[in-house]
Amino acid sequence: MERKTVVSDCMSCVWDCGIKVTLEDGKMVKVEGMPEHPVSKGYICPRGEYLPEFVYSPDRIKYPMRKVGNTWERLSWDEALDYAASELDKIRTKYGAKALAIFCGSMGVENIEVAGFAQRFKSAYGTPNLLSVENICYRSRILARQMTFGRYPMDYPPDARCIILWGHNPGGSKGMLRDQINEKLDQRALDLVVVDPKRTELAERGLHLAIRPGTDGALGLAMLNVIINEGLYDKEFVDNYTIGFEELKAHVQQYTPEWASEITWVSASDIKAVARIYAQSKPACIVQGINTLDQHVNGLQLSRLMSILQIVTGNIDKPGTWVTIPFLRMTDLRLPMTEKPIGADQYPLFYSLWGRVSPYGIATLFPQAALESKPYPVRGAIVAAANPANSFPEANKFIDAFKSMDFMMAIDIFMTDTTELADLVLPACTFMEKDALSYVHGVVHGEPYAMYHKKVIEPVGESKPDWWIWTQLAQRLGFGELFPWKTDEEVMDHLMAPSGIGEKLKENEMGMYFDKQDYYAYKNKKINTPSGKIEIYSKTLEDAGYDPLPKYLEPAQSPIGTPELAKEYPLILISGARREAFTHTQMRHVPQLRALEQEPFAEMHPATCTKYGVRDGERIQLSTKNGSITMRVKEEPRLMPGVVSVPHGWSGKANVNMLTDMDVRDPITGYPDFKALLCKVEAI
Ligand SMILES: Nc1nc2c(c(=O)[nH]1)N[C@H]1C(S)=C(S)[C@@H](COP(=O)(O)OP(=O)(O)OC[C@H]3O[C@@H](n4cnc5c(=O)[nH]c(N)nc54)[C@H](O)[C@@H]3O)O[C@H]1N2
Ligand SMILES: Nc1nc2c(c(=O)[nH]1)N[C@H]1C(S)=C(S)[C@@H](COP(=O)(O)OP(=O)(O)OC[C@H]3O[C@@H](n4cnc5c(=O)[nH]c(N)nc54)[C@H](O)[C@@H]3O)O[C@H]1N2
Ligand code: SF4
Ligand SMILES: [Mo]
Repeated sequence: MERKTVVSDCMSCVWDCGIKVTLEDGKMVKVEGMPEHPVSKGYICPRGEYLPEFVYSPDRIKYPMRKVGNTWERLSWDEALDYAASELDKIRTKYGAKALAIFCGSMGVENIEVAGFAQRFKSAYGTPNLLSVENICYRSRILARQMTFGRYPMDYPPDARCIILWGHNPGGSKGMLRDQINEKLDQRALDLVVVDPKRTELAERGLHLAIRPGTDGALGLAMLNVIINEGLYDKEFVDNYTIGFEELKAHVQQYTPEWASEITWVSASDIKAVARIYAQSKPACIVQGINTLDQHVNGLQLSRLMSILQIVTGNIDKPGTWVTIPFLRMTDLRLPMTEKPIGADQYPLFYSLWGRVSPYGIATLFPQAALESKPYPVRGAIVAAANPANSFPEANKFIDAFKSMDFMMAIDIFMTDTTELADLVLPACTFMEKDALSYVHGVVHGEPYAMYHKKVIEPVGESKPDWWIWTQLAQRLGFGELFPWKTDEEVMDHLMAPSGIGEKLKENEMGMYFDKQDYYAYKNKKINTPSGKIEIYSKTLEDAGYDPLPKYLEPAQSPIGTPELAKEYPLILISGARREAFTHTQMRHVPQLRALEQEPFAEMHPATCTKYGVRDGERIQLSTKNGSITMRVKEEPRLMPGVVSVPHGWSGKANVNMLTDMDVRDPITGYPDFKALLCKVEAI
């Protein structure tokens, strides 16, 4: 038996932990953390540990399959690709190319090969309609920061003296940060604040503000009121590098801590205390929820507010604050596309900021295009590395929309709620079975690194890399010359070509390239906003008809904003707090991971359970005005009363996205509200 250990990285979620994989006769048998990895430093979560069970799961899709009646018929790759090409050709001929929508999920956008090929393919085919998780996650904050700083600085907490975890629970979503924070707390080297309706484990060790969901804007504005009125702001930084401070000062006078206390259910004295700690304990770093604040009707403005708090306290571009990382240029696989995607007119800034055009349309408008032909009919869909029939708001509408397609195909590694709806399913291989470029991961860490991730094992069954599938389709559709690559290595070389680091990556034992943060970029580099300054006041937003300074907006559904609705639906629903065992809708079929969490639970405070007549462990029906689901209740004394917290990613009757509402959207980005809806619970 041949036994060896190779270094690699886990791409099962965005954090990209370094791993050591033990192979026996070419088969993965064990995965451990890699202590030498500069970012993860040996950490892995259970999903990383059980990668072999995930990769070799008997449930993997092993060959192409076509739906015939209610069953799946096995096809050869040639048959499958010929069938796909002929159906895609029919769509283009019958309705025009833009009648095809292509979806890409989080595993797609985080792996630049997967999203890059989907992007290239859509333009070559001729449709502008690439729809992605970036319509519900992350791009909103990028846009808010670009608008404010002219670039994208990242929260970089490892060197901070004060950290505010604002709607972020690394215990569920980023274990390595949880461990780092715990270590700093042990050394008494950190002032920690946690803003969360739940007293998370880390909140137990810091100052916890139990906030009414969806009211973070009121808290942030009141903190600015205190910081500015008490003279705790960084005058030198504000005077030299920003515009709009005087307007901000006048604007926040209305937002007193006493006013915010009524709204947020946090005491005025706690608001003042946190404002003072944050402004005085330096360097300070707000780590905003990776999606928590974005998925709100005022989401983009909330991200702007977080930026403004960092700006007025001068916590920008210094170690332990928000930092800029040098930009590694990778090949953009995009091709020119002049036609605008659906939603570009309705959400013009999401589509284009200062001429920088986003590759994405607005995914929440897909059901309307499919079912009502508005603004025009979409009749075909390709879903790659995404599970929108589960993960998108009002999943039932996505399901109806997919069912209405003339042709739908899915490229995935497992059967999912979405693949079940397809006419054709093509088996992709996992990142363990192909080369990949880990690059996006460094950006989201605020750590400038890239890693050439090498194939570790041979593809399972007949599965293929995503790039290969798009390439084969392109050849059959008559634009193969735009997809000339034949091997993983050719693809990687092409992606890395403009970066100039390809050779370095290949030479390095770990396939790793590591750079330094670009500290003090505001002094040393041009600020790429229209004014050449950091823009507290955004003329860009004003000119587009939005608020130039963030205002407070009640959630679209709330006991205060919509009291009539609250009579029937008296509880506040938050969804999608991350659980370490799963990535979104994935991994529930891995027995070792499922053992960690057999089923989903709706968490409620014991007093709320008593008030609404439900008991710990009992099955309940949970309803919003959009639908009902069922699951068991878990009494959770750490969650604030009046709130129900439901995990996302579970299927069927437990899918929380049967409750969400795609019409509750941020007017700037089109993001849905996943965090503050109204619901009711009933014992069943
Ligand atoms: N294990 C695991 N990790 C993941 C993922 C996964 O699926 N599984 N997904 C990855 C992805 S794509 C993303 S986007 C990130 C998500 O990461 P985040 O958005 O940072 O989500 P969480 O860290 O789960 O923290 C959400 C916290 O916000 C609180 N909360 C809910 N509503 C509100 C509110 O209105 N205001 C405030 N202040 N707090 C609120 C919840 O109680 C919870 O503790 O996680 C990433 N990491
Ligand atoms: N209610 C509610 N809903 C939410 C959220 C919430 O907080 N609340 N969070 C939202 C957020 S932030 C996000 S990012 C989305 C995530 O939404 P999705 O990206 O749709 O969710 P995933 O379950 O990660 O789906 C990824 C799919 O890709 C497949 N896959 C994995 N690797 C590969 C590969 O290499 N190639 C191919 N072709 N397929 C692969 C997986 O099997 C899986 O089916 O969910 C969102 N949905
Ligand atoms: S946190 Fe877990 S799933 Fe994410 S990259 Fe690290 S080991 Fe993999
Ligand atoms: Mo996300």
